[in-house]
Amino acid sequence: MSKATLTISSKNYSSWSLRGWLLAKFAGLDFDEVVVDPDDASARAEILLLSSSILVPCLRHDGAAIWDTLAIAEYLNESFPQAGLLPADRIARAHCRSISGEIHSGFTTLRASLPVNLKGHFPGFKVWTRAQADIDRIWAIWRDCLDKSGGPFLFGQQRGMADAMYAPVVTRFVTYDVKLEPRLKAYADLIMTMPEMQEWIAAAKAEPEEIEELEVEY
Ligand SMILES: N[C@@H](CCC(=O)N[C@@H](CS)C(=O)NCC(=O)O)C(=O)O
Repeated sequence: MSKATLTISSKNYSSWSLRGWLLAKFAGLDFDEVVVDPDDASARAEILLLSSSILVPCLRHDGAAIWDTLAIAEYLNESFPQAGLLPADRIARAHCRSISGEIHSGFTTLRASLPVNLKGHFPGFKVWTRAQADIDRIWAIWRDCLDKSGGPFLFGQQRGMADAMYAPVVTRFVTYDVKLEPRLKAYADLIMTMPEMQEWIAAAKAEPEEIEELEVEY
């Protein structure tokens, strides 16, 4: 079997790449990264061969090509059940899928007005009211998960799919100086200090400046 690959784009700007990469790391998958520039025409042609959506991330593993983070999460959970990407309990699993779906399809104002930018830091950033509504909803989701699971991760002792899906929200809160209540700050700090997250952030900060901010859906 050839080694798995995960196609991603900018580590500084691409929230979806971060989600897919964390999911693969959490699953314990041994993979090579293929980093592409979505603005490069030949790279786009290359991505199209892997991912019909021409979007990253795209995972290749054991003869399968999987694109879209939710599909990647489900595939990895099925292939590596021991990693516990989704909760073992049926009700918690349904909850995990619901909040993962919510971040996957929603929060468009937050995404547009607070784009992921790991190199950036904007103290005192003024959050637009509609983005604040998205933030309020995310805080409610996190509080509910931590209440039900007891933390420290959204679904308990083990990090998983939901933590990967919300990790780029955590980095947005850091970049745009969004103040968090102590319990949510403790969760955000936990995500930011995970070794995988530290590895990703270090690579993002080392990324050359000429990688333009991606005009994509963050
Ligand atoms: N729904 C997709 C979103 C993926 C996405 O929007 N990826 C962006 C990178 S952050 C992309 O590939 N953009 C390339 C382009 O638009 O050319 C997922 O869950 O993976």
